[in-house]
Formats: sequence, C-alpha cells, structure tokens
Amino acid sequence: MNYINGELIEPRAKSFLENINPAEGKPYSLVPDSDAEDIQLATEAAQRAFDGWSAMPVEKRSATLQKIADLIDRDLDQLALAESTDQGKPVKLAKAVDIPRASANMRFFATGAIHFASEAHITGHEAINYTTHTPVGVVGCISPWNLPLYLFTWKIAPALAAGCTVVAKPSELTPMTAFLFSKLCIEAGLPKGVLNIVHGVGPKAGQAIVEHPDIVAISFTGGTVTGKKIATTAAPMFKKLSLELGGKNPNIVFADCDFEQALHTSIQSSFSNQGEICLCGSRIFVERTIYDRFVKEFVSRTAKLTVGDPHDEQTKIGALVSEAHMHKVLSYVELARQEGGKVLTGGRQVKIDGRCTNGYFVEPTVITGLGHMCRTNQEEIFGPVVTIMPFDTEDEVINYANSTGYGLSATIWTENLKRAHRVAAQLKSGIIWVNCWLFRDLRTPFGGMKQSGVGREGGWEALRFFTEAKNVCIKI
Ligand code: TXE
Repeated sequence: MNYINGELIEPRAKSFLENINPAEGKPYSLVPDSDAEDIQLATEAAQRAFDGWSAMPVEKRSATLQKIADLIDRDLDQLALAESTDQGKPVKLAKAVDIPRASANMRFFATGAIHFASEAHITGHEAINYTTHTPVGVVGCISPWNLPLYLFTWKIAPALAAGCTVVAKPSELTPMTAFLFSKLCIEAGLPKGVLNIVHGVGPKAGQAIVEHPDIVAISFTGGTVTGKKIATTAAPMFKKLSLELGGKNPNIVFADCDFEQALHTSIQSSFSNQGEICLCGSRIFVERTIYDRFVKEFVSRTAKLTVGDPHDEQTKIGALVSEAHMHKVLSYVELARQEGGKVLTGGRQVKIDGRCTNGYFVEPTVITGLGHMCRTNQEEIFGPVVTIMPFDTEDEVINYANSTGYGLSATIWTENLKRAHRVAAQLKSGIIWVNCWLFRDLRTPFGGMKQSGVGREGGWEALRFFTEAKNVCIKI
C-alpha cells in the first residue's frame, strides 16, 4: 500500500507488481505499481502539510522523529526479517547493521536539527549580516534496494528534521520495510501529508517525482546510469540535486600493514551484503612483497564463507537481490575470464537445498591476473566479486586506484602515519578509511567524486541541502 496523506491506500490504477523473495525465487507479496496520478496526490498532500510542519517548533518535530526511532527499535526483529526477506541479506546483518542504523539516522537528524545554527557576520562598523536557513518545501527522496530502510531513512530524516515535507519512493525490489515504516509513522503521530511513501518502478513513479514542478529538490541514491537520467530531467527545472551513485572502490594493502587486521576487514569490505554496498572495496591492491601470502590467506577465508539461507544465523553470504542482478554479476565473472583473469575461488551460481532451492545465490569470488584498465576493473559489478592485483610503489598504486570514472571511497592499510596521510591526500575519493572500513561518524560529509555522485549527504551537509540560505544585510 502507498502511504499518502496519512493513510495507507491502493494506487489509483489498482495496478500491482509482484514482490519477489530472492532467496526463494518466487513472489511473496504485492507492491503498488504507482504512476503520476499517485505522485500528484502525494505532492498535494505534502504541499498542504508544509506550512504546519515547517512552522512547528523544531523540538516538536524532533520529538516525533525520535518517537519513530523508538518504534523502529521496538520492532527491530520484524523489520530485520522483512529486510532480509526482501533483499536477500543475512538476517543477522539486518539486525546488526541495517535496522539499528535506520533508527540512528532518525535520531541523529532529529537531534541535529535542534542545534542547527544560523550565522551572522558583522561587517566592520557598517553592517550586520545574518543568514537564515529555511526548509525548501516539498522534496523527493528516491532510494535503492541494497540497504533499503538504512538509505531510505538516511534521506527522509534530514528532510523532515529540516522542516520539509516529503514524497519518497523506495526501490520496487525492496518495498517491505518502507511499508512497515509507514505504519510506524502513523503510530508515532506524524502529521498527515508530512511524509508520503509511493511505491513503484523508477521510469514511472520515480520519473514522475523527478519531473513534478512542485517538488523542488531531489535526493537520490542508486546507479550512475539512473543518476544521469535524473539529472537530465531535474537540472533544467533548477531543482536542488543530491546524487549518491556507484563506486569501484580501491582497497590498498601496504606491506607495513597490520596483516591480520587488513585480511579480516578486507573479507568484510569485499563480501558484506553479498558485495551489494556502494562502499565495498571491490579492487584490492596488495604490495608485491606480501602479495602471495595475502592472496593465499584471503582465498582460503573466502572459500569458507557460508552461502546459505538468509534467515539462518550462520549464513554469511545471502541471496543477490534479483535474478537479473545475479545474471549481471555472473556475466562479469565470465567477462573477467575473457579478459584473461584467473578465478581462484567462486564464480558460480550456488544451489541451496530446502526452501531456497530456487534462490539467486552466487559464490564469493576472487579473481587475479587482470590489468587495472580492463572492464572488470573499471565497471561496478555490485556483487560478491573482487579482483586482487600486486603493486610495487605508492605512485603506481595511486594511479591504479584513481584510474576509474568513480571516486566514492577508498581504504588504506598501513602502520606508517606519514604514508597514510600522503596517500589519502592523493586518492580521488570522497571517503577514505585508514586501517578500518565502514567506520562511520554521521556528522561527516558523505558522498563521492567524479561519477560517484553530486553533493554530500550526512551531517550539516544534509540539513543544509534541504534548506535554502538567505542572507540579510542591515546597514547601521
Ligand atoms: O538502481 P537504480 P538499480 C548500482 C549498482 C546496481 C546499479 C543499478 O551497480 O547494479 O546501480 O541498480 C529508482 N527516475 N547501485 O537498478 O535503477 C528505482 O526505482 C527516477 C549503487 O537497483 O538506480 C530505485 O528506487 N527514479 C547504489 C532507485 O531509483 C528511478 C545502490 C535506484 O534504482 C529511475 C543501488 C528514473 N528514471 C544500485 N530509474 C549505491 N550507490 O548504493 C530508477 N529509479
């Protein structure tokens, strides 16, 4: 059901899509196949709600958003099971990461908005300037399938906290947690029309959001190809745009690293969520003097990762999100072989006994023997597939790392402080981790360079994105 004007309603055209459970390879629910008419309804509701919500004291807005966070915490198990069923990720991961982070997103922006300051500048003895930040109006939030509730709340929380009203569309591949979230909003007493969740496919419902003249800003996370389409529509309409797109992130392991820590975390950064995280380190570069030892250990631990039923607490690698995505990932393994790569482990679809026998499972895969400019090392695969390459010098590995059209994140493993700073300064990535991965402080700006995105999410950047700055200069 859509959540429009505070109610759970069917799409006007009464058209629905099958929602497939990727671990079982069969439909388990229906999702509205909404169109421009539903987006119009949602936008009108958001417009009606805007004055009341934006004028509400920020402490009151904050309290409602924190109440929603409390309800997410209360329903953690149910939401984690829904996330795992929808997306194929191990339920253990959803319980440990996705759902707690969704709650944290709501709390972080609900409390941050209270401390969101305006600025003043005294110009000599002649003038006083003050700058206000007011909510832009009705905004569109479009989120992807890989971290469904995590990235959905990452967008709507700052928008709501800033005083905007929202028309949001989750991915049609993973609608369930957004639907359950709608019910929590109703229970928390979120005023009607403040948040409207319209389900459906991108080219129809998503496109209708992007092109609606009364939706003044778009926050999008998804593929670079889709990001280009959205920018093409929104730019001529002078809409504010935040695009968080794909990545092909380098993971650089120097010989002077903490070997066990680098190895252990590189397994996580390669295969968490079946490699379906835009921040995964899918290109591993290892200094030649430790290359053989690293590859041997890495392959051995990769081969031991259990691919299985996402609802089984022992499972490390769950199902890929869809049959189409599974075939896309397998096609890249085939491409790697054609480009001269050597598959050291994995590379095949996995048949799981029991309820998951028709699911979309792929072995975690390690490939060596490729150059840094081949398609396998240039294009985002977004699955449990990594390549490993040796390097000899810093300049060489920095060149490799910066050689793709993406620039989202990078990881550096070294115990040499000077080297860490020196290499980090030269990497063309928006987010760089040294001796860690996915270690997040929500106050920091989040986003990529080059084709990995436009703008930054997180912290004040996100609140500022959803507000309009106005400077008033008073001559004294
Ligand atoms: O994302 P899409 P997909 C990458 C990853 C993946 C590729 C495509 O490589 O294989 O993108 O994934 C909506 N107007 N990432 O197809 O299509 C769509 O309904 C408006 C990285 O799932 O970008 C969904 O809600 N909206 C990324 C959302 O956009 C449109 C995470 C994302 O869908 C639209 C996900 C349109 N024309 C995929 N077309 C990351 N950076 O984390 C689609 N949508």
